[in-house]
Amino acid sequence: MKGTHTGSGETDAVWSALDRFQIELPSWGFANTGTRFGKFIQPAAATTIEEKFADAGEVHRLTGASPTVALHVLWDLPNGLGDIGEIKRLEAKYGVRAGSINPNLFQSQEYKFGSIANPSAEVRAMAIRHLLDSVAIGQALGSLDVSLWVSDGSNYPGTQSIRRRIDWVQEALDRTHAALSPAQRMLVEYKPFEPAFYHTDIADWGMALEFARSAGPQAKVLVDTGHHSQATNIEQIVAWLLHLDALGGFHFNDRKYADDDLTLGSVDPYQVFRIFAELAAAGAEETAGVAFMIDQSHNLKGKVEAMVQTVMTAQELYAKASLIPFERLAALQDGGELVGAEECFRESFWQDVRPLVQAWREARGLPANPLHALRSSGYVERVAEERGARASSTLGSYA
Ligand code: PSV
Ligand code: MN
Repeated sequence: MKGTHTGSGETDAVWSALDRFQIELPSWGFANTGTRFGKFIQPAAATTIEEKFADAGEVHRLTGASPTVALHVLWDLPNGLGDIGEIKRLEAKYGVRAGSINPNLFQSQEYKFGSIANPSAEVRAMAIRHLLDSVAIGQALGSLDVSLWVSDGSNYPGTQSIRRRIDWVQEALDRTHAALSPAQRMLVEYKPFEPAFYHTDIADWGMALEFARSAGPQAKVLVDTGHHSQATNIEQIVAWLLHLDALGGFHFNDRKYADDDLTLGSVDPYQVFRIFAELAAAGAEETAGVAFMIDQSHNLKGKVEAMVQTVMTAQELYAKASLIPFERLAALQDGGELVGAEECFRESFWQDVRPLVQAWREARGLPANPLHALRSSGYVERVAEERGARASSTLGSYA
């Protein structure tokens, strides 16, 4: 019978993990992006919000695991609440819903010295208005999370008061939290540097946690895997945030040097597995509210292809973590069996779960290999032809 099986405990573990695993796609991951050195334009890249929804819908159709798309307010809803009708039309047409709402506190000229931490009360008020508009957009779309990344900071010692800015950030977050409906959450993202290179106002998980906790119970911390200094033990941060009931979600991506926005698991899949292992150890109930989101922009890879590859990788690593035998592991840990415990942990990582994942996909009426299915569908070629002519006229715009 479709959707059931008479398999082993392993199959049970993997199938139930995959049944609950969903990962949000970023609208900006389908657009032309680049570095400060330039952009290589792709004819298939999305240049309108409708094209972003179309691409996200295609990824979800192939993977069955990405029913929501994160929206960046300035890029995707330039008319704010005036764009709600259009977003609802696109949701219905393409079968993916609006996910997290991402305010933009980094692109206006007024934000040269910061947004919510700007020394100018007028600029801070403008930034807070945008946050409140974003909350209203989230309410109108029925989306759960307003996801805040604050790029504020400074480039040179002595040029800003780090301490006064703490109060300004807290005030903005308090006011944003006060505007949330009971059904909404506010996620606070941290990042050690970039675009600011001396100090960043929300630089690490401790600062994000303190801001979130002071703002109120609906505020949680967002962990972007690319936003850590080299060698930071991210899974330990995850364990702590779970312990404190303060983990709101993830922005997933991989990195080699800094916030590189590379494809999840492309450089260090074991890191992703170790994060998922902490979630698996906490259990499905405790982690039910944790939002999984992709935050990647693929400058060179094909956009839709890279997203399908990312979702598949995430599913496989999540499935591997579901296989960890925690009881046996605990006994080995307690007994001081170092090599035994390490091997017990790693066994699940080494296991090839792809046949189990493939069987799950087939049972759910999905393509056995979404990447192959994408290639043979001709979707990318078709949209490249349709969009190609227009893409050349979008040089210079980020989204
Ligand atoms: C900043 O680097 C970030 O991770 C934030 O989440 C932004 O919203 C996103 O990237 C897109 O620029
Ligand atoms: Mn992010």
